[in-house]
Amino acid sequence: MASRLAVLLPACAAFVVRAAVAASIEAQVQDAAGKPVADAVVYATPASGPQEARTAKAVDVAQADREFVPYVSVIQTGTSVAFPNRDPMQHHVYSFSPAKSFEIKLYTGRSPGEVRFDKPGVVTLGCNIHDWMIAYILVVSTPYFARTDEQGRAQLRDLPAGAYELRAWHPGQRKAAAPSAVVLEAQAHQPAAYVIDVAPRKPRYKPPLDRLKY
Ligand SMILES: [Cu+2]
Repeated sequence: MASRLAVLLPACAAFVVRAAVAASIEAQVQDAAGKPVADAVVYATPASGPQEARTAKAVDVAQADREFVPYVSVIQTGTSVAFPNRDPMQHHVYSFSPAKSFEIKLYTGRSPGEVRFDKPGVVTLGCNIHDWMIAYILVVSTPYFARTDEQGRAQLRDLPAGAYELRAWHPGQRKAAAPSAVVLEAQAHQPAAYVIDVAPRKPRYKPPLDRLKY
């Protein structure tokens, strides 16, 4: 027991020290009219270089009520995604995006497999059966990211002190926002404000269930 404690204690101490010095970024994203932008991604890439995910933890992008949930996901390069279908009808999930092209043919229930996203970039998801279904996965080579809520706020937590390149992204952006360089002091709560030129989300016709064959 004593020897096991001796092994555990230094690890715990290292964790406590890291948590105490970690910094955060409090981001606010607005459109040109000053309205908060939801479903934007804010991410900070360490100046030391890109970082791939080391754990095999999978993320879900589900299908429910004939929509993808969530509409926008952000994951670290190297992360696997499962696509559970919670609807009673079949879906057929695909992507033609250069960052990851794949398809999972007609299925219901559990995801027939997981897809590993090994390149950074934007992945647009569609369903072969239901034309209106669309969703996005932004793959970033950093563990430090967050998606904005309805108030346009995103909080990036537990960043080690140091230099970062900070970016914001939205699937409807007309132009990519310029990245900014930040240097985070230990324990800093760094504010970051973004204005993104976002096109309004196009309404897509979703037929009522009783008109559907599938
Ligand atoms: Cu579908």
